[in-house]
Amino acid sequence: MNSQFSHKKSGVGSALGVPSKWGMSSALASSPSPDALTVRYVHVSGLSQVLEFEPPHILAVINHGERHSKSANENGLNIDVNLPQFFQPRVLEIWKSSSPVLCEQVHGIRLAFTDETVFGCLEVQESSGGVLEDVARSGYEQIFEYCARSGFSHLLRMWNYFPYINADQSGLERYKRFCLGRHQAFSAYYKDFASILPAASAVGTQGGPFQVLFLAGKHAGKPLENPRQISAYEYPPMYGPESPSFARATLHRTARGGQLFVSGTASIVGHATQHQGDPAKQTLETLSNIDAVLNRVRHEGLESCGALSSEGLLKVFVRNQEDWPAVREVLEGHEHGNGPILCVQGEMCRKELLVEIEGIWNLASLPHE
Ligand code: 3EB
Repeated sequence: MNSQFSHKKSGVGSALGVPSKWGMSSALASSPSPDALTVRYVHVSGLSQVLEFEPPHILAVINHGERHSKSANENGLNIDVNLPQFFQPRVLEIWKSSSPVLCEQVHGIRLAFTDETVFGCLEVQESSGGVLEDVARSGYEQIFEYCARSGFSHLLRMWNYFPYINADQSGLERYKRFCLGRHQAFSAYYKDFASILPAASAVGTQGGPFQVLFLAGKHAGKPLENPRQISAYEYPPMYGPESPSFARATLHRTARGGQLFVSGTASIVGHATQHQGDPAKQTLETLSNIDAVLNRVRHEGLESCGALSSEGLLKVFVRNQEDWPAVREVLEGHEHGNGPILCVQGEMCRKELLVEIEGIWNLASLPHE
């Protein structure tokens, strides 16, 4: 199956260097179906080639780490996320549609959209006297307002980035304040919001604005939970005055395939952090959590629009640079270490968490549509 894509088992380093199935040459060789989304990692030096072939179809180019000068993408969004990459050469995360893309800005939100899907980016500079729940609440309300008005009413995936995530702000940790504001916005805009929550990640940066990146569509995705974990939106109050508002994954199905977006996943079983101080064991536990979500999709009849790809596109967040070798070793010994991986330094929402992993798995197109 997929013989042109099959690669020998390779370490994380080489998987990073040559994104296989998501790589440039194979993506150009395949004929994408209408409104298909693709996400891949491309070396900074390969960007111009991508832009030359695909400019009207790029939704977003996301640059993790130091800014690079030639982000010459004039069509989609250029987004800088202040999370340094562990490897050279650095890669860019590129979101592409098979349909033409248009861009606009609505209030503070930059947008790139097709007929079916929108990629958005909201960035707010925090002011010195303010508290994060106010920034989060108003940012989320702006996004919900845009989604309702534009017809892209269904949030499919969100990423939250802001600095000093574990720092105290006037007596409450900033991540908890973020959860509070996000919860206030969700509960004001959606009744029974637990059933519409998208997959999400929340990661602490080394500085810069409060950022929310999002993908939304005209059709709802299916939120999924993890049988090994209590739903985040049902976490007990010991983790903050309001629980985190996200689903463990979103299954985004289109007529011809789709994606499974797996949220930032950590070493949490039930609601408790596992393996404090041990980055290798935390990585293994995290991969078990991801497998539990993938197995739900594979074994509960959720693959009705095509089989889930064996290989995902992973993003790994590691809190401490010195833990990276341990995390890498576990990944290299695991089947999820075989695909493209972007590794960045970032802070998790709980101080004890040393690593977090998110991913995207494709649903294969049905052959005869
Ligand atoms: C967890 O499972 C780990 O607040 O949006 C992962 C993904 C985590 C998203 C969020 C938090 C968030 O609770 C932390």
